Amino acid sequence: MITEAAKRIREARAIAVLTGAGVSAESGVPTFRGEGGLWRQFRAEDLATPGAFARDPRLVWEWYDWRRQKIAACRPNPAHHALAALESVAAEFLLITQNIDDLHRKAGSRRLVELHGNIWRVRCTREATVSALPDVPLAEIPPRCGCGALLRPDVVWFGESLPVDALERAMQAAETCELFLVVGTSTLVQPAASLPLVAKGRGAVVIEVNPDPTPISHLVDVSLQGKAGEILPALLAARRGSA
Ligand code: BV8
Repeated sequence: MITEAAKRIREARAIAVLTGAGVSAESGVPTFRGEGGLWRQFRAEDLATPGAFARDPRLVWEWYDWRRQKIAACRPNPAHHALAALESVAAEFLLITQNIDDLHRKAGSRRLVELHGNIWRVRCTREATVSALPDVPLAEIPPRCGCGALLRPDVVWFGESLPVDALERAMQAAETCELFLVVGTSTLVQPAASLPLVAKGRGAVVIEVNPDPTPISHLVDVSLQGKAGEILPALLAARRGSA
């Protein structure tokens, strides 16, 4: 299966990749729905929604602070590095991530779209201006913009639209790629979960990397059951070997 997948990757000119929380699992970042997942002790609706922030901005901000502390201790794993290496050898390439942990960028990925934002950026709730999280001790939580309005994490919450340009770039890549690689996502969250189906519908080869079956596993051309941190480096090595 790895050899077959590596051959498909080598033959493809245009490659698109969709990643989810599973690609960061081996870095130590908790996934959303796995054992001990982020949502275990909370429900998504309780915290990652505009209503939750309106009701209790401090609670939501502290949950993201807790996540930032966990993520700050995590390093990119071999899966992130393998995807950065694939970007450097593919003629056309786009890495589309649902993750907000910035680990793809830290691993060197540059042709990257963050569909759900980035936990290290904040956004003014009035002016929508985006800036890096202030790295000074915060006088109040959540901090306020110079205009006086509350700052919020620059991430996409449930019920919020995705950034138009990010979604457009992702959709365009799904429509035009020859190979679509889906790594570490339960494919439950829309509209990200539709991207592999768009690619499939346009005739792309779809390869899935996940230890568990997902709702799209029966649709993909090659399903590689296992950890991304093990399978992706093996795929890159086999791709080189098939040169
Ligand atoms: C929108 C940022 C509409 C924030 C996230 C019913 C009620 C309410 C809403 C909806 C509904 N039905 C549909 C919706 C829409 C909703 C949605 O899809 N809900 C789902 C839950 C049903 N979607 C939205 O609300 C989106 N917006 O639709 O807007 C709209 C339209 C017009 C105008 C206004 C509005 C916005 C969705 C974005 C939400 N934000 N994150 C934050 O992180 O705090 S989503 C969140 O889930 C993360 O981004 C995460 O990445 C994403 C998906 O989860 P996964 O990444 O797949 O992670 P998960 O834990 O689920 O799975 C991990 C996988 O890895 C597993 O398969 C596991 O087997 C695998 N794995 C584990 N270890 C490894 C591994 N794989 C490889 N290697 C390993 N080692």
